[in-house]
Amino acid sequence: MFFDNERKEKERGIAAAGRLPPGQSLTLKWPVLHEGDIPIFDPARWDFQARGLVENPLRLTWEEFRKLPPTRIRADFHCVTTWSKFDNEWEGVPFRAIAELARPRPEACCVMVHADPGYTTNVPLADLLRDNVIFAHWHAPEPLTPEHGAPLRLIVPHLYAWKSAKWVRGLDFMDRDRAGYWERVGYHMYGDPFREQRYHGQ
Ligand SMILES: Nc1nc2c(c(=O)[nH]1)N[C@H]1C(S)=C(S)[C@@H](COP(=O)(O)O)O[C@H]1N2
Ligand SMILES: [Mo]
Repeated sequence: MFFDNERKEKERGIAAAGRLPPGQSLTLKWPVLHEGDIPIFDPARWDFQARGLVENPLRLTWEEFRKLPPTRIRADFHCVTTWSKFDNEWEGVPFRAIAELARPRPEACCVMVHADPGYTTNVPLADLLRDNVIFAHWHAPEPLTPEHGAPLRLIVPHLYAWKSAKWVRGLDFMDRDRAGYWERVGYHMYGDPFREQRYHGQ
């Protein structure tokens, strides 16, 4: 029994060694971090838009968005302020489903993600098209709460969490990379936690 527990703890340590990006510490709690006030969700007025360099610009109501088939992912979450939360289970609509509807033009390389209240963040299109990038409305064991981004947040597990916009409302497809809210004031344009791309120039 004793040895069993000890072994399990060691395994956890080993697993964490490869999974924890440099300069990060594990948290079991889930901190709440954002700029501005938590927006009030009105399902009658909420919409989701995809515009810019797309063949088929979209405007989906909440009802329409929720009809898109959901998928589940399990992923770690790394905030640039140095906490990481492992093994989050998210449910939501794959980014790819939205891309298939909107059909980005060949020259679209980059996306500006728009969120409430006036938040933006930029992500390369190729990164958003990865398997586990989703618009989440649920985080185990319950629906997403307003402080964590309800009704809908983007999850981009392989980049720092400021790219995972809470209260997401739309996408602007662009032919060059432009800086979002934090990127404009010095955060890294890409933000790979394993390469510790916290700030511009790193
Ligand atoms: N709309 C919006 N989304 C946002 C932010 C924000 O300020 N506004 N902050 C980002 C940052 S810096 C982090 S670390 C995560 C935090 O998500 P959490 O509060 O659910 O832990 O949300 C990201 N998404
Ligand atoms: Mo963050």
